[in-house]
Amino acid sequence: MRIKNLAAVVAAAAMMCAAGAAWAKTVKVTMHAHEGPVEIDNKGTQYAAWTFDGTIPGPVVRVTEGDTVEFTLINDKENKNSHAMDFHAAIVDVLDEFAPVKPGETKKFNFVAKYPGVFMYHCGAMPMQQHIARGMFGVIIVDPKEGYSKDYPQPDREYVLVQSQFFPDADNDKAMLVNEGWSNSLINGKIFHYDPVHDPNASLALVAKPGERVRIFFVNANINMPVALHPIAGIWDRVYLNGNPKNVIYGMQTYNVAVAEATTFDIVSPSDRATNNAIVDHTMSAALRGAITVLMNSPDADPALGKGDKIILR
Ligand SMILES: [Cu+2]
Repeated sequence: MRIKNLAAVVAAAAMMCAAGAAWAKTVKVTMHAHEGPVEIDNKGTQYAAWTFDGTIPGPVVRVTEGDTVEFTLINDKENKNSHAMDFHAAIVDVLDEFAPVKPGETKKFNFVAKYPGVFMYHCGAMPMQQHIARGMFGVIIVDPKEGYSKDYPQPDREYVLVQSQFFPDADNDKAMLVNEGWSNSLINGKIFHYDPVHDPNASLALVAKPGERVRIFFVNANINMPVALHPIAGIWDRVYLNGNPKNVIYGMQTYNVAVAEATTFDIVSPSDRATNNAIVDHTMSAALRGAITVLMNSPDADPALGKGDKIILR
């Protein structure tokens, strides 16, 4: 009888190991450090940016807790500067994995995404304030291995928003360091990117249907300014600190997101009418210089937006 039980335990353990191996996958991510112009507003103004893969922010990386990320950084040979990659989701050695890479060189490193949540990534080459201000940042989402639950309900839509400070004098790293000379706030790389109310050239907005749960993965990529994130005409139903489902608070009007912090916000609009929210950094110097995002809740919302590869609208 005992032997039979032991056999059952061994069989169960083997099944659990097999299941564990099935969750944890290896995800290959390759990015190019790229120095070249990008548009920083809705009318096409060019800016001398430095980016990962040519966009501000860089590509969204999405893995599951426990996955191994196999990362390759290629510093294009046409570039003039060394660049580096600092994933906030990685537990490694700053002097090894995150070390700068010269133009024309490539660096590879691996890490295991041990904590679920939302994390910034950015270039860590010096002067770091300049590499970040010129556009070298992005988001890695680490989904919890348990998946969705009562405490972390499945959303109807998801959007990524990354806020940053725009310094028109791209070469003046001294001004960036002391927070001088920033003229505007960027949301996903553009001034009033998703705000047709304040910018007639804006053609995009976040959309949802009335009553849907909309999940915002928000990253503060500013150089020196916290962000007071508030959904005008709404209340954050839940705020997950660092995007971790275990760190939940309820019914928040405004939540302060520190520099280099990422936070997940859920909002649920009334189900019986069409409404609009303006998601703002309530810090006026940021809001009225670009950090306003309109969320339109209407029955005819495009069903494709806020899902799959449409969680960051470009
Ligand atoms: Cu860089």
